[in-house]
Amino acid sequence: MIRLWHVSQSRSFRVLWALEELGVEYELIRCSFFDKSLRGPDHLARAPAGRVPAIEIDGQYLCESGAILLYLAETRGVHLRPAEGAAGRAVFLQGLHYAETLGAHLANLTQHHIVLREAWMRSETVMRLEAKRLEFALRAVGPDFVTGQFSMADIALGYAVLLAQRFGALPRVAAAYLERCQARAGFARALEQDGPAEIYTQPFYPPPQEEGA
Ligand SMILES: N[C@@H](CCC(=O)N[C@@H](CS)C(=O)NCC(=O)O)C(=O)O
Repeated sequence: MIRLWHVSQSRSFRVLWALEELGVEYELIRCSFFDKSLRGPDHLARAPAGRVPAIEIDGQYLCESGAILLYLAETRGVHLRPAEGAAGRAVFLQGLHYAETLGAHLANLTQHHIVLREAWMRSETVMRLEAKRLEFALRAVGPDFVTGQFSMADIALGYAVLLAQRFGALPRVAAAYLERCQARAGFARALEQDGPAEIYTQPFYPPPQEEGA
């Protein structure tokens, strides 16, 4: 049985979505960032940085969302990735990893808007800069699925675009791409399983106004 350690709204949503797309059996273990359980020895044995996702699969633990998506495709869903050497493989790999180019900005914005609770801890310059860099990076997205047909790259990227709309208006093309992702039954099933909001309680976290603007 596959077991997924999951925190609602986090990158483990990617794996949840992939499992739902695949229709495989799995056990969902809901975790929280607030009870320190991800820093305990049991979880650190699964995920040395104390993060999610973590998954138990085929007698091993894996803890990097992109690697997990690729492994799931190779072992359980070859229709969700172009084979090595096949047309679309390079663009597929690029999409899978580009999701974490967006992810770096999203993580910085999440730290600043949500994790750093006191105003004095935050840098308004970084908040504005990261929002702008995210907006710029989103220009590489869509409107079609990464390889022309839905794949694990769209799960990686779709999740990043889903979050990006909390930090700025999506470019029109990225918004159309997200709609395609959200129209999938697997996405809807994953959303039902995701659980109550753990990280984002507001639909939108606007960048701070420039002084004198
Ligand atoms: N590159 C990793 C990043 C994993 C990651 O940073 N997960 C976040 C949630 S989105 C986490 O668990 N953060 C908890 C922490 O930093 O303590 C992946 O894609 O799986």
